[in-house]
Amino acid sequence: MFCYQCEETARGTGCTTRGVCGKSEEIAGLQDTLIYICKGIAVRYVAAMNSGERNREASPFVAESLFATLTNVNFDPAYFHAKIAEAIAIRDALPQAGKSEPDACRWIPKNDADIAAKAQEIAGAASAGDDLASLRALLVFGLKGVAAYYYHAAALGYTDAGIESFMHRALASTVTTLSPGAMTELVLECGGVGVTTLALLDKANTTHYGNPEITSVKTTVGTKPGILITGHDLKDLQQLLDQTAGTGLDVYTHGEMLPAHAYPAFKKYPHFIGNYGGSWPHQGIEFESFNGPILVTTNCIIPPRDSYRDRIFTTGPAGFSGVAHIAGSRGGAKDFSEIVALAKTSTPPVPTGNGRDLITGCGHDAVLRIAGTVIDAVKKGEIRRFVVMAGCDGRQSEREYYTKFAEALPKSAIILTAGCAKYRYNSLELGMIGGIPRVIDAGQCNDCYSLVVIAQVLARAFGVGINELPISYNIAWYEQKAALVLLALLNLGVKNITLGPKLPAFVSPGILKVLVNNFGIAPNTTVEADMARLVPVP
Ligand code: SF4
Ligand code: SF3
Repeated sequence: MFCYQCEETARGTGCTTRGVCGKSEEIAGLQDTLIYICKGIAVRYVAAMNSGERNREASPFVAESLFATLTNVNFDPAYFHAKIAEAIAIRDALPQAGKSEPDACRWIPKNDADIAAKAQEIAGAASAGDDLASLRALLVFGLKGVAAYYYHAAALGYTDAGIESFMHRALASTVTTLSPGAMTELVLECGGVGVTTLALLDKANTTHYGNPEITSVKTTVGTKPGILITGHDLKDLQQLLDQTAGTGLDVYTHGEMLPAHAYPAFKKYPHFIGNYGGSWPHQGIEFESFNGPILVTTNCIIPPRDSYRDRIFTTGPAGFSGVAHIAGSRGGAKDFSEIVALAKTSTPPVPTGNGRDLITGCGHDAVLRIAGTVIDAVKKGEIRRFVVMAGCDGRQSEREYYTKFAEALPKSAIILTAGCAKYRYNSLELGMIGGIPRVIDAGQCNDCYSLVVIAQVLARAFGVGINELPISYNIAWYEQKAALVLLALLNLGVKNITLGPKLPAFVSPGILKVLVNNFGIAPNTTVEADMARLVPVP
């Protein structure tokens, strides 16, 4: 196997025997071959599209397949075997794309050995380390981000033909011969499609659930048994809240589900009582002490401990071998009665964390409502700098850097965040500036669009370009949604982004040079050195 898609990849170069995340060689091979057949679907889809035909099944299928291969989403061989069979059926139902189709359009594995052999071939090409392999990886990983965000928007009924056709065009490009220049353009275009997709998801979420309001979320526990929901899927949450209303159970969020408390539609459920625990790397201990069932809707799931293996459930694209899965069509009705029944026999959660409330819900609408106060505070010099510290959390102790960086920021700096990176500093006492929280949490990584809107509004208010604003970027990445957000920022023309804890292994020296020269991307270093660079004393 060869996988280097996440920040924690082995030795900073690539996982070759087993993933640091727990991905086995078998799963890696199944994921790689599923994507390979999706590339075949894409080639045929593009050809069909060019001759005016459309296939409605192909796009949602490819989006879900890409999403399932994102880090920490699905570790279930049965899921991938079924998807590979479905992929072949979808591909083969599309008209052939001419006589010289790439192998991805024709390949049919006869058995597991065929899959393993093809996986080895794919891994060999991916590990080449040249600029073309790097650009292809960057594009596919960016597409995984697009696919994840699009999956959620589509689940709420928001689709977009432009996003779908780009997904196919870009995937198809990775099995045809394009010049590095043309590939670079596609990679940057992927960032633009990322912005469109994030905007679509924002519309889907806010139309369905209302605009998030700045909200203080309890982290203490109640006396009743509870259900813990994690991941990013708001529709799953909605159905769970409906099905648990009046049952005497409490519902808590974990990790990336925390910002759901800020939506007006979810505030009306009195049994939706708070957030339990922190970000995904802590789930081993926290799921254990939660005592009740846990519903994992998307990333990040890590190999479950025996202590809670029989009370963890996956749904949607998430999966883990041996873990119960709640089925349901994409965006359709789901039956969580098994989880509800189990919760009724559980004991209440054991308290965790420092019990401090967490503030979230600072989406674009909520921040624009206080924009006058923010702009005044900037003019008066009370706010001197905004630092975007969005992105992911991770396992390694080196991520303490982000806690220390947040603590070391001058009191006149505001953190703008989204994603699970915030758990490194969102329970610190960082205070307020004139009633404005010093950590402006726009929500999940899925809500990064809000940060773009906020930056654009500030740029307009001060009559400057986005790079002239007093905003610095110190972004923490882990998985491929963060890779897409980075491409989205580059597409918007944002310069001088600091990225860490390590730069992506899939960026070759040649491509890194382009990113450094054209966009000023830099790795993070020490808190002191980065503070001097990112938050200069005026
Ligand atoms: Fe390794 Fe990350 Fe790939 Fe898992 S997702 S196999 S940790 S590079
Ligand atoms: Fe987190 Fe997995 Fe990236 Fe959604 S939940 S930001 S890592």
